[in-house]
Amino acid sequence: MAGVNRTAYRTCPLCEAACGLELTVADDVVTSVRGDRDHVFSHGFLCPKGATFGRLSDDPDRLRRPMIRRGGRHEEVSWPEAFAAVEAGLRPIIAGYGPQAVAAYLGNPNVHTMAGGLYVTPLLKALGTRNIFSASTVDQMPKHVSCGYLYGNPLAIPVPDLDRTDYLLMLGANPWESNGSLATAADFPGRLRAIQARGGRFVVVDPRRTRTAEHADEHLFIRPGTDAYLLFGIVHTLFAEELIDLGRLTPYINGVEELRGLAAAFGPERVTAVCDVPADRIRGLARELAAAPTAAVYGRIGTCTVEFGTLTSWLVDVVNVLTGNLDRPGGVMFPLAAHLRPNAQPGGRGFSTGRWHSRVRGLPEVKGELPVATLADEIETPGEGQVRAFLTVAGNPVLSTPNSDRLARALDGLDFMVSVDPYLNETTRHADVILPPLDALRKGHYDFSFLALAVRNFVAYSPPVLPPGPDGMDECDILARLILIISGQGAEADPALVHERLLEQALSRAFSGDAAASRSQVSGDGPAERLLDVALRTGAYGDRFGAVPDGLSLDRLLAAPHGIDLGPLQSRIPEVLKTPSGLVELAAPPLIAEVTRLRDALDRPRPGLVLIGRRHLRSNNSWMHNVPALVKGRDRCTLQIHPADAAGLALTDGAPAAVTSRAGSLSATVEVTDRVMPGVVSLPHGWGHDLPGVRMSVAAAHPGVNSNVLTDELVIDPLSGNAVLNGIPVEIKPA
Ligand SMILES: Nc1nc2c(c(=O)[nH]1)N[C@H]1C(S)=C(S)[C@@H](COP(=O)(O)OP(=O)(O)OC[C@H]3O[C@@H](n4cnc5c(=O)[nH]c(N)nc54)[C@H](O)[C@@H]3O)O[C@H]1N2
Ligand SMILES: Nc1nc2c(c(=O)[nH]1)N[C@H]1C(S)=C(S)[C@@H](COP(=O)(O)OP(=O)(O)OC[C@H]3O[C@@H](n4cnc5c(=O)[nH]c(N)nc54)[C@H](O)[C@@H]3O)O[C@H]1N2
Ligand code: SF4
Ligand SMILES: [Mo]
Repeated sequence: MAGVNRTAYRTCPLCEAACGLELTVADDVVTSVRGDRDHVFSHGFLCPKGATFGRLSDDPDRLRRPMIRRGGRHEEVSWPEAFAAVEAGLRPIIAGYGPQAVAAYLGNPNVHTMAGGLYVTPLLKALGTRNIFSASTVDQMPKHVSCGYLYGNPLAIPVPDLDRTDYLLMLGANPWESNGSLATAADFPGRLRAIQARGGRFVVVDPRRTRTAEHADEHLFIRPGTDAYLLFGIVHTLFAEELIDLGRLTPYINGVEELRGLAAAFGPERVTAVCDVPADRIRGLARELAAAPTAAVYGRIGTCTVEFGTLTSWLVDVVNVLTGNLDRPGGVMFPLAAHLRPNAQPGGRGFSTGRWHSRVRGLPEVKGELPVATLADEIETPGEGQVRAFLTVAGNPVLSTPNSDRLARALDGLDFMVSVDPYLNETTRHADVILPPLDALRKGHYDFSFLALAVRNFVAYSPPVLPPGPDGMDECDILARLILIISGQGAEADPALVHERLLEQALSRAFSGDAAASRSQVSGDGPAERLLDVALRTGAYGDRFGAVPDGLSLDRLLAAPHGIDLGPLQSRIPEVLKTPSGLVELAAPPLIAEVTRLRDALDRPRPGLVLIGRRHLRSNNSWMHNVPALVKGRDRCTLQIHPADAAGLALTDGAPAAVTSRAGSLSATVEVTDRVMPGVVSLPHGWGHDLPGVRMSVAAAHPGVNSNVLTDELVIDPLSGNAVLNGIPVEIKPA
């Protein structure tokens, strides 16, 4: 193929928007990236990150062979050597101290790879440890927990029906930069503009005047961490002004009267003193939401990574329920992804947490994991069950989790660490062995996570664009080999053993004993593809291995490189509900108990200055600062502060400031701007690339500072264990 340009279509795996890309490839190099105009969902949309897609593959710093740390330095080794080292490092710890001595951390890109979607759960099962941590507890865990209580299923997350709504209230989300989260919507900005174009409105609540806020019909500043008060003020008003209308859902909702009682304490005049949103606007929002033909409330990071994250996430949905907007077109709805099936009938076992507790702080398990905010405790604290070995897959917790300096020190005390990661970065520099997976161009792609969060049902699969190359190893093979090592089958065992076992399990699960399909009917070139084929064919729109002639299969997706549209979201209540009652439970006991704590906090003294984060269009958490096109231009890792605060503290634009919190301190460059409200400062996360031993040369030239040095591992949202990353009390002075 040398010298010949060819075109390939590929879903972008870099954020939740799941855009279709059109790649021009010459000699195994991507020479241009465009938005795929024929893509059924993204219709040609592309952001600056997607435009650099090929550069991640040809980044000279990207690891292409495994590394082993010897004498404090990382050296390239062969794959057999690397897996032998993993076996020699892990097996004695498991044999000597038991499975709890191994902890695992799963990072964000696991939800953007097929290996993450299909092989991580079996890997964790093989490990058998309760010390499982992930980026979910620095992100969306409060939403899982609130949906768990409301709908009985923590994965049943309703998304705003952006394309049909008349009114959108957005809290703590900045999709103009992030392109959206827990709501997969390629060209989110375009969809927001379309609301306005059809005569609707969108309102943004945020302590910063973000780009999203600039485009909104209204922007309201709010004190960080206080959205639960604003939302309760809205709920109070809905009751007080008799604006409750459950609509079609009336027979499916439990707990409205309890809620009326709970809301009594949160009148607009009372909560305005805490959240700073004027009482008349709180009432106004309630009236507007109730009056709009359809409306949706949508909350994201700013409503999750706060002390009352679960309550806030719950209240978002409570308002949607009370205004009759849950599960109706134009409100918030439950997507139905092609690899999943609707439930046979409503009702189930419901949701609970605390099946086990963390050893040191006694924090409850949530969705099978523990809060990453307590990872360092588990490594540092001696005693039975102490974590001695650590596995990371696609994570950079040294930059992305609270009190990261403490975590970095703790990692130095481990007996053994292994990372599945393509970079030698702030976290993996602590690893004894680094196992780099193939880059995205060399693997197939299917969005197991985001197709279940899309604002319109659609499906797409992308095959690998380039061959693997001589040294490359697919991430499914890496994870399968780890499973074999952990389960005692040895570093040299054939990963096909794992692939075939998983496929057999998938087939027997799908047909529960019915011998309708056999291994020979399954298509797919790779192990992940074969599992996907089974999931698609037995999924909501599947061909049931021939029983449904027009149904979906991997082969049908391969023939549709621009994806297949499955239509607008459909109402799914009651089928989607897995609560024991088969109803939406508005007033689950753990939430009611937490409301007492929220009420008590009404009288807390206000902190002085508080820190919040921010995202920039050309960033992706911590790991894309090695792409030159994404870091060029002025320094973006600045400490934004309001002019009045800057004046009071004698801080000047462009000068360094010393920022101190309970957890740590750092020096950051001041940016004086009235984009942040008085009393609030903002620093982006994912920076701080100047640590020794890191091999990311472009990032090192644009290091920035790590905001998670300041965030406090001791403060969490108690119901979900989620870290509090917004609203951190800080002191600032000129450096
Ligand atoms: N203060 C503050 N902190 C935050 C946030 C915030 O808003 N404020 N946001 C939080 C959020 S929402 C998140 S999701 C977390 C993210 O936290 P993490 O997931 O811990 O961090 P990332 O920066 O996403 O790092 C991803 C890692 O995966 C590697 N990687 C990339 N592609 C692949 C692949 O295909 N396979 C494998 N195996 N590895 C790959 C990268 O090299 C990198 O090491 O950060 C959180 N931290
Ligand atoms: N360009 C880019 N895109 C990304 C990422 C990235 O790093 N860069 N990361 C991806 C990931 S992993 C995620 S989870 C998503 C996150 O997607 P979003 O949630 O849209 O992310 P942010 O841009 O951080 O927006 C959060 C907003 O909450 C505001 N905020 C902070 N505290 C509060 C508060 O207490 N109340 C309210 N109402 N607002 C508050 C912040 O000022 C900020 O504007 O983005 C994804 N997309
Ligand atoms: S918005 Fe997200 S999915 Fe779309 S091109 Fe940009 S990074 Fe990729
Ligand atoms: Mo995230």
